[in-house]
Amino acid sequence: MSATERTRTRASLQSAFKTALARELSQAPGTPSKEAILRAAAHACRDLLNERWVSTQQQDNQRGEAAPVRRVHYLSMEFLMGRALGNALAALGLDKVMQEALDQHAGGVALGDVIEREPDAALGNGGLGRLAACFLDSFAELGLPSFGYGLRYQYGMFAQGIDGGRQVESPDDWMRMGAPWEIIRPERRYPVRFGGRVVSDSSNAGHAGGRRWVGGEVIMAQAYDFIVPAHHSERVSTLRQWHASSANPIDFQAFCRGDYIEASRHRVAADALNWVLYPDDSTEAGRELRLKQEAFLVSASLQDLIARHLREYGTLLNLGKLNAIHLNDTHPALAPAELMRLLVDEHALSWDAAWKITRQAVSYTNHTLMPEALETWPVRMFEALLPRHLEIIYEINHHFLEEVKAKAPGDTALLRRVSIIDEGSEHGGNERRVRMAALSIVASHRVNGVAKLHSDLCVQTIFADYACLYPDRFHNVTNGVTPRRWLAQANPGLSNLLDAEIGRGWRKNLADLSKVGKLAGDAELQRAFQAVKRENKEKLAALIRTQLGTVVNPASLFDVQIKRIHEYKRQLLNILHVIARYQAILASPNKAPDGLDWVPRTVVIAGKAASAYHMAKLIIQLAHDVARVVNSDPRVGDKLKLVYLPNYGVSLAETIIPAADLSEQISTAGTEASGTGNMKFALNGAITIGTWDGANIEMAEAMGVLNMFVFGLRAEGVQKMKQLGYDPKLYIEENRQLKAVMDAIGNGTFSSGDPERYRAIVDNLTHRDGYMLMADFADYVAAQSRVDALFRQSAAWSERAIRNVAGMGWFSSDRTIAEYVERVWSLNSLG
Ligand code: 26V
Repeated sequence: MSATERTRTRASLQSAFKTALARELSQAPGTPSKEAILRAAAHACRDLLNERWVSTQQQDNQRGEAAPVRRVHYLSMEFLMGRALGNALAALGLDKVMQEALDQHAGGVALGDVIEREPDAALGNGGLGRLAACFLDSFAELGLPSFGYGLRYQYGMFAQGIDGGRQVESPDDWMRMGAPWEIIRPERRYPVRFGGRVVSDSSNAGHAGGRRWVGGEVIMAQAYDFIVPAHHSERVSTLRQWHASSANPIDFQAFCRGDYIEASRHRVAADALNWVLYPDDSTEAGRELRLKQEAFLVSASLQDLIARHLREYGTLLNLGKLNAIHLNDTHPALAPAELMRLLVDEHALSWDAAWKITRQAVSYTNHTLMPEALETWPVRMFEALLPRHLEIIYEINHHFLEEVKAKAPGDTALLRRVSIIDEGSEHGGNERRVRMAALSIVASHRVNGVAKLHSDLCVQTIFADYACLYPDRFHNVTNGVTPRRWLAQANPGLSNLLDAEIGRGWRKNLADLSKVGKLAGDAELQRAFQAVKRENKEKLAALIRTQLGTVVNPASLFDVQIKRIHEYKRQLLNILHVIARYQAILASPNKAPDGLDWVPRTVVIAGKAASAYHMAKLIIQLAHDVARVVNSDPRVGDKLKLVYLPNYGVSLAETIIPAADLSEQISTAGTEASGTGNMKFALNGAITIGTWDGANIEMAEAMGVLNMFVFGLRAEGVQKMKQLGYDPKLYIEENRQLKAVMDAIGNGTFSSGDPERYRAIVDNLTHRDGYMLMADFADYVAAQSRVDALFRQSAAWSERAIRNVAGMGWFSSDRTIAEYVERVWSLNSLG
């Protein structure tokens, strides 16, 4: 940006803020509240961003067919954006200007206090949703022509409260103070149909037999845009979120009869679509409303894509060449069926032409191997809601199975296994179901996992048959995180230190971090690093004190596990270690097992459990019970504290991660697809204690395995042990320490003498232990002792922590997106 442009931008931010604040004050005169100031600041930024949006669209629309750059359409049911103001100001380079505006017009309130008032946009459950948000940041940064498509949920991820140690959920009314960032696009509005029936239509020349979908209810999809700025250019990316409203909001006949319930039926049905983000909860997954949300997202997004493509090129024949449609997990897997419907039924293309376009455009990322998370929907539900899509899926399946028959003649078992329709026998029940992963794979030209091990396991396990049929289709693209939010914004102290040592370029080219590796042994840098870490830990300690009333020692080792609560992530293993340590402190208060002083530790856990996931909720309760006992035991003092921070989310993560010394990434090997929290911690100078799982493996390889505390069975070991017959009881009987821990949980030590409260946990670990905590316990405790030993030598610890930072250059989402462009979205990936 030139100097005159900068001056102009400054001036326009100042005046836009002044105008927006005046508008706020006309509604609520007096001293403006921080919320009013926040809204005014957001409006001011939004107007500047919209100018950038308009010029970005102009550039992209004129990209032309001669040098075609494919536009990427990232379809995702979740975008976990967090707060926007701090990021927007940093990207625009206007933080100081905004503070000046606050000084002049808003009584000198501190910008930091205003930023803190912004509610998180928590329109996602966890890793998959946050990854989508990091990707939007990288789309902008790389200048990639793109649209992120999602839903405009009224209520995001539920708010977690804790009552008597138990999780209680309440609605996350994130828009109650307004939605100052969004921009409505009144001209981007499309009808989406549900229900009805399919009729033959001889005037419809496209599809053989000419089919047309009629009747049912029609819901209108209205576009609202959220603009995501680049930090090193004036490009932006777009998150387009669909809002549903009825095409027929009042049934006047019913209204005149006085039947208001009937009169508002359509409005209520439309509202339901915007209502709430589904929690990652397998027992809820069969709900019809979720399928409607998925279909709504897909149909509105593809109609938007087609309309734009026709505006730009006037033909659909090159649609597949110029557009990539990416499925973020199977949630938008209806996309190929809907695209076929639009092309064949509405735009009169032949089946073959439409199928070619669809296969060129569509690609799919798998984010989990957990069998319960693989979506399937009853055929019955499709018949009622999406009858035309069901016909199309049958036809896609027919063509696909013919191809399989030609490749593997006579293999009927294979046909049953790979069919897009599950005929029912495998489930025990007889209901036929649509397998969304099968549909996604068959309709895609590329399928990828999110870390090397995970991509390998996809090919070897859940997708093995498809990988044999189509070996070239399967790839890996390892996840990454945006350094703008997860280092520059979250950790100004470390950012300043890095700027002084290696310059500011790492924000755009994270690989620059490797330069700091050469300085890791430097005593002065180590001291500066420690000072930054200490300051971040003091901030977190203050937060813990205000939130929980617990006083923790900022000099203690901050040992952190923050993520969704799930058995496979093994928060329970962490808690077992806390109990073992507690018992060891009581047995020998003055000396640790190695004869030296105890290393004081603060164990921090945070995360939400799906509302119907009883075991996960019980684990939260156990954590609270153990914390109560340990934290109030005068014999322990600050040698050990356990704190559970409620209502985990993006903003809380931004405070916790920079303060961590130790990052817990302890999933059973082979279960965590990638992890991205692991990357954020290492980037902020925490050392990982982790299993050989997900992206931990590639991180260890990048930084040197000696810079990580690796423990436990590997994926093959887990497999082998399961095949041989795993008996967790043997581990408990053989290990006195483990036995004492299990006994304490079982005898009510942490449940006021009630042996029943945690019966389910003890029984499960003793008799089933599907995630092999018992097998990994001893090695985990041994790794924790190595952690203590290193932490006692603060220089050696800091050196390794700095080497962690230096090793993270490859884990930027910019690199991830560059790989998607090359391997998944580019023309030359079409084969
Ligand atoms: C499943 C369902 C099923 C029913 C309704 C709502 C819902 C929402 C989410 C999911 C699956 C979530 C899968 C997921 O988040 N996977 C995580 O993806 C991260 C990004 O690739 C990755 O780093 C994590 O390892 C992986 O667990």
